[in-house]
Amino acid sequence: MFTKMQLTQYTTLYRIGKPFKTGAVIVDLENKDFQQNDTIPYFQVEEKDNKINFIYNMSKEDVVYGLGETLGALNKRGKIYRFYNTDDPEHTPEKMSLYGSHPFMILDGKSTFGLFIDYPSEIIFDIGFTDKDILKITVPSKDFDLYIFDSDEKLSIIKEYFNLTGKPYIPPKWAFGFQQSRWSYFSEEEVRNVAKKFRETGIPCDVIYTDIDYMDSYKVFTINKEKFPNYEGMVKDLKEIGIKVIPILDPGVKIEKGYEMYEEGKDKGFFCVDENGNDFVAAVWPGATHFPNFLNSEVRRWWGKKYKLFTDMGIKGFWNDMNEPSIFYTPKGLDNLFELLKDLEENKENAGIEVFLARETLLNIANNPEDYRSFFHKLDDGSLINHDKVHNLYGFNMTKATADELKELNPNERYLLLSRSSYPGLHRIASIWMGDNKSWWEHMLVNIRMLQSLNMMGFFYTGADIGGFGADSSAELVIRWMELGAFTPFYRNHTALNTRPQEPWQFDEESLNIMRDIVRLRYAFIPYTYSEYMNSVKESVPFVKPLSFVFEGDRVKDIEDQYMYGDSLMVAPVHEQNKKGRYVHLPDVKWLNWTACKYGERNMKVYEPGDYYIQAYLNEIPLFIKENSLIVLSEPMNYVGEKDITELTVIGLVSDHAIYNYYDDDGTTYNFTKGEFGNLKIDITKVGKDFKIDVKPYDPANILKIKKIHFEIYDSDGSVIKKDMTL
Ligand code: MIG
Repeated sequence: MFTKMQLTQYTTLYRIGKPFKTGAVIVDLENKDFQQNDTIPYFQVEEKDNKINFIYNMSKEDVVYGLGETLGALNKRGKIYRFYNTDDPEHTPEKMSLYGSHPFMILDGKSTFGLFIDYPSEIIFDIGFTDKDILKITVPSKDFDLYIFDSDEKLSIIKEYFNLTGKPYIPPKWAFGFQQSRWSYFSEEEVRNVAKKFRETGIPCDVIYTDIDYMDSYKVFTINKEKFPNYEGMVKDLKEIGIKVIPILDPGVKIEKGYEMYEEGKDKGFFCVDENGNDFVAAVWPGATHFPNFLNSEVRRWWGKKYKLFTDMGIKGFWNDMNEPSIFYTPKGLDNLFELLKDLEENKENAGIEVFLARETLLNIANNPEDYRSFFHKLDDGSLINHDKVHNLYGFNMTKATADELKELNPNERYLLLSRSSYPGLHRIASIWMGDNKSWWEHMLVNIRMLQSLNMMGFFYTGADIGGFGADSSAELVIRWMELGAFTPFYRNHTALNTRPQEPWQFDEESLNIMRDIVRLRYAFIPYTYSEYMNSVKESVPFVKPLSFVFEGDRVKDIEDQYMYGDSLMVAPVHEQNKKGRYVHLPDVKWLNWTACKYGERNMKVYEPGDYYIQAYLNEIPLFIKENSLIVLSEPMNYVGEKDITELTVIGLVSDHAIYNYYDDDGTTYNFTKGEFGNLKIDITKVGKDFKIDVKPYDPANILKIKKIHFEIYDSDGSVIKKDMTL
């Protein structure tokens, strides 16, 4: 049934039929020879009702990792996941689909292997839900590619996956700063005030987002001149104080005579069509819209050029939303509902189940599977394909339109680009945030787990809406979430329409002060964060890793709410209400604990491996530096790049020998690929009671401005030696 091609020592492609070219894989598979093949390793393959099932008997000790943007535990056993990109703002535990599809998993246990299915429509992973020991993957198609990664090492499986699908996206350095958003800041004045407030309160901030209400009647690529009389002036003025503005973009083009996007799209045949060849109609924010056919390269170019409206203003970041694509309703769906309601009205004296049915119909009118089957894309070769067959590629291709054009406009300039919907391959050109979570404590844990799973897919630059999107947030929840977010690459506070405001100053004075300390701590960590991020991309190792990717044994496999942030730092966020601390597992080595609140305050303590209750009051976040590794900090600033970093502080617990490879570059271009970056190889060896320090700089392009390094090196007994070094 399948043919096969061995791609590397570890990676084999198994192909059935004629798979759609999704763009996920960067390895050239054209005109290669496939061999005959009878079996798929590890799996029993079953063909049933035009579906293919892959079945694997799991052993007790098997752990399943991966699957990216999914709910549930980090170990994916015990749940069903359905990959079919869906805009669902209720992330409750039973849900099977979210905005992205990431069908890459690692099974680790009795045997260890990885698997990636490159197929852009529905795939179901039943991982021990229906039968607790059976992993069953169902693909309702006979045209797809299946990759098996045959290695015992989880990290080498991930490396193979990155070799196949490409390295993670690198944002500009300022993208590691704090970002503020809300649906919506309704006017230019409001945005300017938010910016001012950050500077007045001394809370560092790099980005403010404008959500859909900056547009004129939700028409994409327009600006509401009444509410935002001088959007460009606002962008320029905020830039003066180090704040970048990022607008949201939605794919649906409002049907309105005279509106440029509509007229052009219609004239050129750039919209998706229905079965009669008419432009397909679906309603989103502006009411009735047409969907651009992003699967066509000409349409992508057309759409991409429109970002010029913003790039001309100096905007360098974009937020592509609603690109599953989300559908509120179609005219057909609405007609069905009216039918039901008419029946209901006629029987209103005696209505029972009719009310229930009408409610269900109303609820299911959005993102209805029927609607996704009723429109088509015209591909580059002129053929038509039903949307359902390529559903999971829509957001990827919208975002590709953006990225391609940004690269064309400014080939050497990095951009911050977020998409809500995604597919493997998007991680090369942009990243995703975790969508519409809620202001629930439970969703902090979801955030922590998803962060680790997404990093395995190459979505290194990711994070959730800090404080929660839907529902009202308490000060305590926002504070705890700001602490967690300080240790996620994408750090943005965002909330929904009509929810309680949750900018750092919206609560009491004490909460404001705590949040200022947290954000300042985040900025102090940026030299470390950036350095580790860049090193991770270079080495094809996830930036955030589960403890079980670093340490052996059964115990660590159960730890899902602590994670490695870079190679040296383990983060254990407090994610429960009213807690003044938490249990922490410290595997294998000694750990230097810093339950941090303020950048300048140290309360360091050395721990032996084991399980501990670590106290962490509301203003404190438990951090742990791994034995014989180092972190680097700098003075916080109001925004990334406000000042040159002239002094670094290096902290570590060195019982023997530690090396840190500090990396920096200009933060905005790709010149680092031509060797224009700076490196400090910091080497610390314990000698008796003292430490020998050696720092080797590599800085041909004159990137590093560091004049002084402060060392705070701890010994296993908790004593510290401080030394300064002038460079
Ligand atoms: O369905 O633009 O996930 O971040 O604020 C609501 C309004 C549409 C969904 C995004 C959210 C954004 C909101 N959007």
